[in-house]
Amino acid sequence: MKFETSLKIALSKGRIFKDTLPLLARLGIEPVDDPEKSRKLILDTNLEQVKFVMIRATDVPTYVQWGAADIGVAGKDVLVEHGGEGLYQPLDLRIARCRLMVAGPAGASLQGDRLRIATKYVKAARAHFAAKGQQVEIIKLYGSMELAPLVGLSDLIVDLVESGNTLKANGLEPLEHIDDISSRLIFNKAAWKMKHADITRFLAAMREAVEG
Ligand code: PRT
Ligand code: MG
Repeated sequence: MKFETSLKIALSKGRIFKDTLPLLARLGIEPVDDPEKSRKLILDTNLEQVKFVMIRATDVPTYVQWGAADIGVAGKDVLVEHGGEGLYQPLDLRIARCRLMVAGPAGASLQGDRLRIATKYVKAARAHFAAKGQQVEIIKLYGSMELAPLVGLSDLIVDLVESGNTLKANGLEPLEHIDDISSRLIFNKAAWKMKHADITRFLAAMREAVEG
């Protein structure tokens, strides 16, 4: 592909980068450096006009919202917590899939007044229990939610589950499904207008890469 304007694509290291690379490769876009080895945060690609910006997964929507990157790839979990302001989310890339679940000690009750729920996913958790009409106390954590019920910080957790091995290793089990999660292609709204021709071609090619 050839682009008329410069395009910055925000990606996070780990599973999102790993799963997005094969899609971008189908468009003929490849990084020059390996981000797992390089300490560079802005990576050149084989295309003069295209750069990858390596960002913490939870910060990707913020960089794209403010136009510091034109395009990004972010999990639905991260997008729900961010709120999606200033972004278009036109394409589900169907990568980095997992489920957002309520989990807890084996056999733990989901009922009860004022259950304490530890989670990084405060908005999604609040919306889930509100929809059931259940009063809960949400405790915000930034990681290792599995620990919370083990030491009495919370009754339950809301976390992402893929294989379930992390829960099992800590004597916990998935109790209730909240949402299916995958990563989305996101665009800055101003870039969508200003770089319309390039963005439209990029999006169409990515859609084809996902479906093909
Ligand atoms: O790790 P860091 O704090 O830097 O950021 P991050 O955790 O947000 O980034 P990363 O790269 O770990 O995740 C990026 C995105 O991948 C997330 O936003 C999700 O949309 C998606 N994804 C898919 C997952 C998982 N699967 C997943 N299994 N993100 C996290 N996990 C974690 C989960 O939280 C739990 O701790 O892996 C553990 C569970 O895995 P299983 O297989 O043991 O169930
Ligand atoms: Mg992680």
